[in-house]
Amino acid sequence: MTIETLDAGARAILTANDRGGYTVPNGRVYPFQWNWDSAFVALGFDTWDRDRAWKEVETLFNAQWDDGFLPHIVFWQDDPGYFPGPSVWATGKTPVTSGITQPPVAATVVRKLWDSAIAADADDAYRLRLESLFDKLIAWHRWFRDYRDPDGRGVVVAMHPWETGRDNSPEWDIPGEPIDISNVGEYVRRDTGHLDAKMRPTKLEYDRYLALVQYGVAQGWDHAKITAGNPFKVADIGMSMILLRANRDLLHLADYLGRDEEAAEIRAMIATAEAGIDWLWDEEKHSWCSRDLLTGRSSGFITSASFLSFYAGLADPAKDAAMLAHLHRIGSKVEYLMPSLDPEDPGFQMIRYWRGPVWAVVNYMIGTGLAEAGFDAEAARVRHDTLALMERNGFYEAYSPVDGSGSGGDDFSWTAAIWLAWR
Ligand code: 9WN
Repeated sequence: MTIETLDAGARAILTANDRGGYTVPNGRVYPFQWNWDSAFVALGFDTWDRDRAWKEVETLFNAQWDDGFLPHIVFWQDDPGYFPGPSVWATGKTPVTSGITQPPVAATVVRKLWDSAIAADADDAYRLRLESLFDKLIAWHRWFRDYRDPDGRGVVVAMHPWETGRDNSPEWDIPGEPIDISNVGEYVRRDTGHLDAKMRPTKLEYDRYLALVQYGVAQGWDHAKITAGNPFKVADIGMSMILLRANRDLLHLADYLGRDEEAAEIRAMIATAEAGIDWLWDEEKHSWCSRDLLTGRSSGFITSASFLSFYAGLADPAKDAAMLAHLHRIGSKVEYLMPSLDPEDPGFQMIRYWRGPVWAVVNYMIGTGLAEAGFDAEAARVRHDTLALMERNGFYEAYSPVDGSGSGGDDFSWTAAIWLAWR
């Protein structure tokens, strides 16, 4: 297939999944607006329709709560094709949203959109839109500081596996054990009606997801109460690295806009993260790993998110060398980097969601970070593998790192967007 054909195919997917101001990840499996999906989708739109790209992010932030919280799903219109839908979340907000958040990639994306507007001499037309988004982005980052870092360690503590965006990663297995699933009740999953159950989380995992949603409902989605009493609290290596990176990009925008007070506040958030993030270094594994806040124990799992340290701008030669050694080892075991779980881990499953498959958006962040850190050969491998997966198999939700076969939904928005933004 030629580049032109792939470009046209990717644009057609975004156009078909466009619901007017926001894009659904996939029309059948995910018929609503998802938080980090929309951010990546904006990068795709920006390659041919700047206004539509900004609109995608603006629509997402139209669902922001007064306290700065930005939901992981916005139910702009109901659809029976997904479970759990708006009535299960019961957040009582307009528009109806979920009550948990997702990885904060938006500030980094907005900086990219802004840089692209400057390069095209279009910044004058977008300056007011940037100012408005800046205020919303910093409000969200403050919310993370206030509600997702209870010990002030400079990390992001996920209160739900869905918040991490890497839903069934084995990192959440042991921390999930204390979740009481005895009162979850009967429910009908929709995901396994659309897709092979072998590609999806298990019933036990879904029971835990729902128990945590029910816990949030019982707290009236009061995030202070949830922060205090949630039965699941894991410092996620992925979100922690992503927020650190996002704060660096937000600081760049603050300086550009002459927002001195906010710039000082963002610098403080960066300093806290830089001082605290070493807590997520696992000395035994020689890797960045998520850590259970409630027990203090490292997950010990090397996942694709472990490699986001480069994207976070953590230039630590010894730790970088250890991560590069893992990358080379893993790269010699699979055809396509970066599997979502170390293929030498006994729990590795090549098509089961976040326990093996390669995800284009994570690769995009890993590859970007490696390139910025000057690790050109490794950056090139990650980018090459990502694009090869799409060229050979189409725009799937995820892919087997072993044989490249598609896993999950097809015609997937964020995968198409990464093709357009990164090819
Ligand atoms: C729950 C939409 C989302 C992504 C997540 C991915 C998956 C949802 C689900 O789909 O999660 O949020 O129902 O499986 O894990 O990263 O944002 O594409």
